[in-house]
Amino acid sequence: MIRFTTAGESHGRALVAILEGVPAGLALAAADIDAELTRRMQGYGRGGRMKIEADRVQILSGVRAGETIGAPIALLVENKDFANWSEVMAVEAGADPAKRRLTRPRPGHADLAGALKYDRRDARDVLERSSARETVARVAAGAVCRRLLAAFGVEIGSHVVALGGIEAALPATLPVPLDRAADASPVRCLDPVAEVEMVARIDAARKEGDTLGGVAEVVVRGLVVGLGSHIAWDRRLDGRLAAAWMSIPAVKAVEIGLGVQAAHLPGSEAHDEIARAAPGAARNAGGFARATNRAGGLEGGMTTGGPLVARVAMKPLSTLMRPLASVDLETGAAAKAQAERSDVTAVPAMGVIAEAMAALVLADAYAEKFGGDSLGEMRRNVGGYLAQLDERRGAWGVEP
Ligand code: EPS
Repeated sequence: MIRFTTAGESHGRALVAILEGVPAGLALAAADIDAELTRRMQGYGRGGRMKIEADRVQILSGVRAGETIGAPIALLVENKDFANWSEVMAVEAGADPAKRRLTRPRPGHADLAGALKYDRRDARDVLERSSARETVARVAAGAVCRRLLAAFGVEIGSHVVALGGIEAALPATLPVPLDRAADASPVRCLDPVAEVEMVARIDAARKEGDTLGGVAEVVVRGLVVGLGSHIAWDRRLDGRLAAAWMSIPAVKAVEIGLGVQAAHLPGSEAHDEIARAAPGAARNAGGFARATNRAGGLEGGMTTGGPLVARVAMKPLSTLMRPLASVDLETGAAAKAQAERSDVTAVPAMGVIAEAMAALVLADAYAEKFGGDSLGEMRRNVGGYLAQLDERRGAWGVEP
């Protein structure tokens, strides 16, 4: 299967990812990954850090002559800001850890629990790793999975549907490709009226020393029916996706399809009736069609072949320039939490990160169902499955 791990501190030398299980024969260039890294850096409401960084990947292994070779892919993205932090963040003993100490934990951040759990006197040891800077490595690994999924016609996008309490009006039909359409907006929102209000809300929050959360909707098109499985709790795709999205820093909720709203509706209004697809419809759904997509493209922990639609909700960032009450870890005295340079909001970036996490989980689901050490083998296996779906329809006398 496809799995990955990341390492690196926010102001350390670099972020790294190791991605394993990508089949051989996938065309891959650093530029493919850089495009996603650049998307992650955008978004109105970011702080000074994004002016320092210009994230570019170095592919260290697993690729030869522009093609994956089936070996683990090691990816490295340097932190330009390390040049300003080398004394504080140096690996060697004798560096100056007394500088830039963090002893007044921020409510909502990992500072307090992390300092207690890992027995660190300086909560910088916690914040450096809990920082959302780590998502650079996820997006780099996700970009590779995105390329793999694209080989099977899968397209992943997202857009911001709420930010700072302002809700966007949703278009009747979403643009294709969704990722590029959303990227054209400074807050990755498709509603131009809400976009203006969101930007103003961010400006106001910045002035007030406050931060803002919001919601991104992730949409994945082109998946085949039957990814994931109903047979075991940990193979259910909705659970795997929700876990991946919930692991994004500051994400507090995930909804699939109608989500929480479904709990308040009668069954007659919460499901998607099944019909036969019109002749010539895409083969992924096995010849079946739904007029609605309340399930968000997932039933019984498996894809339906319709669009996968989910909402990922992020709380406001916990670094406030007008800090909340805290306690100094050294003295035990009541004190205001530490105010570090940070962003006002990172909701637009969170959508891009949610796309990457979806790519990682879905590429794994493809590898699980279709195996294949090479892209060619995986293609044959997908083709065989689609032919099996066609065959069932053939038995009804319907042209595939
Ligand atoms: C972050 C704080 C800010 C953000 C950072 C996440 O960094 P700094 O403390 O260096 O100003 O900009 O996000 C990134 C660096 C990034 O690449 O997304 C935090 O505390 O989580």
